[in-house]
Amino acid sequence: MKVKINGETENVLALWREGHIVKMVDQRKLPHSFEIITLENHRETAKAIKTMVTRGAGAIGNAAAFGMAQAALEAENKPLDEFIEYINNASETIRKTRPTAANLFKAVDKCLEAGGWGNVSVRVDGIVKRADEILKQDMKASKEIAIAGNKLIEDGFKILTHCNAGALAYVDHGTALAPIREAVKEGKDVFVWVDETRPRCQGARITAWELEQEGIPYALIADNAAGHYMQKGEVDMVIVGADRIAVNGDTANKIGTYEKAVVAMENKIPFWVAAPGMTFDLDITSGAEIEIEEREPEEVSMMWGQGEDGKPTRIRIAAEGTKVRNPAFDVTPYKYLDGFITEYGLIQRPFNEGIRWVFGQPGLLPWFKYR
Ligand code: RUB
Repeated sequence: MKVKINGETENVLALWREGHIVKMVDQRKLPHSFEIITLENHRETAKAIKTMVTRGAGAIGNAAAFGMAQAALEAENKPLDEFIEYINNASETIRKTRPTAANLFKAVDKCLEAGGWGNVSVRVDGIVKRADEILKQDMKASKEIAIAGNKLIEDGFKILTHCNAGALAYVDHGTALAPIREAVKEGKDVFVWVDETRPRCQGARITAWELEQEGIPYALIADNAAGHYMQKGEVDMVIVGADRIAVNGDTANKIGTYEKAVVAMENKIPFWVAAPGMTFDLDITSGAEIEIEEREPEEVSMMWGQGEDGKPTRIRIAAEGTKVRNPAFDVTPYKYLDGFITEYGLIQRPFNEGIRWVFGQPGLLPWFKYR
């Protein structure tokens, strides 16, 4: 991802590993300041996931894997039984950070699998290598998603997106923003409607910032304005990311996605989900089984931003003691989706047996066609 730092354009990843240290862009500070945070051990990395220093399904998957690598390195001098206990405890700490995104749990499982045999040094090596591989595979998948999704974008398209499914959510082109980046690279004239995405405003704070950095034309809109532009014929397609996709295609993504999908269908606007294989959960048959994270009430009753003095400020917008509910995600039933943009290509309606081999399990998304 391109970032302008002190007037110079640099390529920066959302997060990376340097030996036992993990570094990540502090997404809580964007767009008002660009800071890199250093995490010394797996507990700090787990806390960074929980407090949303990094966020987005893919990025928290990478952070989880790096946390596992840190735990392995922290325990490298322990006897085997203590090492196993340490790694298992670390995996539980990391799993408890955020419940909805499939990528986090899969990353932990993949690291445990890689460190599940041999002596301590073989296990450490296995876990660290697997964590790095997950990042590399995500970078490749992100590029493949960009190429597959670009096929859907025509010159002059106006595309709506919700939340942030960009390079800060999934290294290093994003999911939903990846095809848009590719289309712009190819010279297509593309415009992006950016939903602000209350309550944390990842659209306003992160997506708008990413698009500005890349010079891609966009306008930030209040969440409530999306239907208005759809109705006026000013939205040609919607692309969003995903946190967990069930076998039947039901998709959990940032709260508000469901509403956008329903209104898109009402207005006959194609609605696509860009997501890698890591986000598909083959163990659940429908969205009813997806755990929806409930976050703290202050995200709704207060707003965070920059004060007129240029300093970070929190203001209260609802009276103290106001009762709040704050689900972070919702589930969009598969019937509202035109398809998925994956590293394997486009998966779209209608039924085709070809999908069966894509994720190696019969019955996945049987109503979709793979091409
Ligand atoms: C982020 C969110 C994103 C998906 C897509 O929620 O809902 O749309 O995670 O991510 P949060 P990706 O900010 O609460 O983590 O691009 O990695 O698929």
